[in-house]
Amino acid sequence: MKKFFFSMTISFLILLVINITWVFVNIYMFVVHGIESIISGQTLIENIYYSIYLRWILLADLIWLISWFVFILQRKSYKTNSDLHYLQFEKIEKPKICIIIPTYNEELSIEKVVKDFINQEYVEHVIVVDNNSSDRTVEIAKDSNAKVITKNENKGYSHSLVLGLKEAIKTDANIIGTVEADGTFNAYDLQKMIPYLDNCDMVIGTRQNQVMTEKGNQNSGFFVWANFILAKLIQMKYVSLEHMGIVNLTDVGCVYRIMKRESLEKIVDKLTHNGTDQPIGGVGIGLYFTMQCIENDQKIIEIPVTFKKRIGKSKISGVSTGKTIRVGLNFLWLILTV
Ligand SMILES: Nc1nc2c(ncn2[C@@H]2O[C@H](COP(=O)(O)OP(=O)(O)OP(=O)(O)O)[C@@H](O)[C@H]2O)c(=O)[nH]1
Ligand SMILES: [Mg+2]
Repeated sequence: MKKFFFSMTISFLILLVINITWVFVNIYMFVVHGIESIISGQTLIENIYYSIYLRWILLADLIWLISWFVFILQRKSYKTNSDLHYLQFEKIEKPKICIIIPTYNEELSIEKVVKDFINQEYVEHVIVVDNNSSDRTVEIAKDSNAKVITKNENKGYSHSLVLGLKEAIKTDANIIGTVEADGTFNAYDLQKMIPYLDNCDMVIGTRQNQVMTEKGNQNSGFFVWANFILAKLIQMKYVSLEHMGIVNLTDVGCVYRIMKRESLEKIVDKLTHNGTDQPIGGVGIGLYFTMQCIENDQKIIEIPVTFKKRIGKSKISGVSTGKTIRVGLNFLWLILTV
């Protein structure tokens, strides 16, 4: 099935290029040589039949569409049980939240982020997992009353995230959340996210609503569209004829999310390579996490969250377009191959 989805996506991209090229070539022929150069027959069918490429292009498009339809029809029997993704209501009577904050040289923002979350109702634990920062991040996080886990070397963002999740399970929290250390997210959005957990297992934020974003935030046109298109690709991967799939996503890169403890327990060991502490997916760990939830029948709801300008220096998305494209391709590869 993975191979089928992979081939469908790659063949879609190839066909898209071929179709667009054909249109442009014909526009060129029309402009340079006139209408006769592109019309070969008397009727539409004859025109298609006598055209050198058009009939083959249309045939390929048709085969692709039929294959896609077959793919959707047998969707229900693919891993996830769509019946589980209908309305359920289970109130969390006494939320106890543990928030994980992976950090790397965030001395300018960490105090505000930690304190804002500690001050939120229901937040009982804030765990900062530091990636061997060379600035005062650790010291400030400790002074701000976070529990701080340090490392002797930088093992990457994903390593910190998974380490933090495993640590969170050791606490008495019944809700585990993750957030960035750079001050881009607001702690108060937690209060909007918590009620949705009554209906699902994980609530993910989306940064795609402009009215919820502060001017100067990291949402460039490329960033927004890449996140959106990749999110829709995940949706397509798990599409069903009803509801356009069991999950509705618009932002693959958002790591502000909360999850029920029992759900995390089912997923957490699947986030690392067998028997190691090496996370799967690298910078795409958030997206991999999302897909693991879906594949393990955990229900996801995505809701708008506020998104602010970053405090301090950008480390991933804002560094260079080249780096952002590499991250995007890494995300695409994960969606197609996992
Ligand atoms: N780059 C990087 N970030 C880390 C690491 N460990 C923890 N982080 C934290 O992970 C978060 C993600 O990095 P950001 O710099 O915010 O990356 P981004 O959100 O994709 O883009 P910008 O906010 O524009 O940089 C930050 O809060 C970092 O402090 C690490 O090893 N490398
Ligand atoms: Mg950030």
